[in-house]
Amino acid sequence: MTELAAVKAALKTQAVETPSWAYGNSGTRFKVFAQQGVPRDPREKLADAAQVHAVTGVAPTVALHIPWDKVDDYAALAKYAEDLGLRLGAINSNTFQDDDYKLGSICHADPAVRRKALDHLLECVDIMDATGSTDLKLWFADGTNYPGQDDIRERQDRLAEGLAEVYGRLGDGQRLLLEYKFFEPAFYATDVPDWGTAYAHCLKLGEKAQVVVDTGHHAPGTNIEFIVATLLREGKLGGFDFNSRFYADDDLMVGAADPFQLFRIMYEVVRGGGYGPDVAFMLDQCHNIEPKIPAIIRSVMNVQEATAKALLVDREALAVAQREGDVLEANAVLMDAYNTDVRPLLAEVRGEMGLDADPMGAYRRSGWAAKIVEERVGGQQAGWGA
Ligand code: PSV
Ligand code: MN
Ligand code: MN
Repeated sequence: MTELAAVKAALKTQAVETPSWAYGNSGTRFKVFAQQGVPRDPREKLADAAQVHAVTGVAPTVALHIPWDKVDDYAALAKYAEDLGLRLGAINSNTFQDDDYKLGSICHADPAVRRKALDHLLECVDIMDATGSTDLKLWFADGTNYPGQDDIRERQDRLAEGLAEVYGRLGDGQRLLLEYKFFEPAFYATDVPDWGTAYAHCLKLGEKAQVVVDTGHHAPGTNIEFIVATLLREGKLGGFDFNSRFYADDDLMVGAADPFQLFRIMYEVVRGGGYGPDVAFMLDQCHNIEPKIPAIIRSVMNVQEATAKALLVDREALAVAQREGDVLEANAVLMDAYNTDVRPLLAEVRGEMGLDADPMGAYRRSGWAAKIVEERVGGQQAGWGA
């Protein structure tokens, strides 16, 4: 295979998971701007996700968030997804939208609240059994706002104990993916604030526990690709929640704020052997002012472009320059790949996959947007940012 053929083949196998909640209405704490035609239930979210997959060919799975996507029969929902040419992906837990969780969930000082949160996490594994999902994605809003508010050390003990119980419930082929976030909603101390804390817990839990890097969950200036490289070296990178940030956890379209950062991350993924089924590429975004489905298509395309550039890095030339200590040449090799316009290459790849070369145009021409506006009245709120 020529090198270009290998790059194309790799691009064809890419899979970007889209989040059910990105299809619904969302907003900031100031206002949710309702859009016409948004899904009214999980099935309609899947129907929209199928449109994204139809035009991109690389978005075959959809992440669920429980209870936002609560249904009576999860196996039936999985079957419905299958009929649409999709699969259900990560099951995201939610222990942050209940009054009982004001002071935390599995780190709470009260064992009754911890039990309630744990029961929810165990229910999420039951749902995985029914849907065939392999990943349980855990993010905890737990933390404290004031020094002295709670014992931050004991909270770690409670966290470890809770995670161990959930871990013990995982079946073969199931993973626990632990997500970190440096602040918000807690402002003084978050219980899983950084990759180091997440890594320490996952290491203790065992092989089935890995870390999720949400690209919006770092302080400005953080070198995220270094974290990615480190986690890959340790076999502990489970996946990504992709999105862009300008200020905090903005949840904007991935690759919109800093496409160069996305390229650097994807380069470390490729370089570190993380480009494959073991690292989940998920989106975690909210589209507050832009139309949802095209925004998700754009996000998938942005991931593809960053990936194509990362795959195009001349690693041999880079290694030579690095060995020779040729700082400028090494940087130039990397920048050459980043500065390549990969859109024609991706158009070719899409053509070879039997797709329209222009996914955005294909969606526009499909008539789906007008159809859902006509058919769906009273769309559902995503459940986040309202
Ligand atoms: C928290 O900010 C987070 O990134 C977690 O992944 C949640 O599950 C998700 O956002 C909800 O959008
Ligand atoms: Mn996330
Ligand atoms: Mn987030």
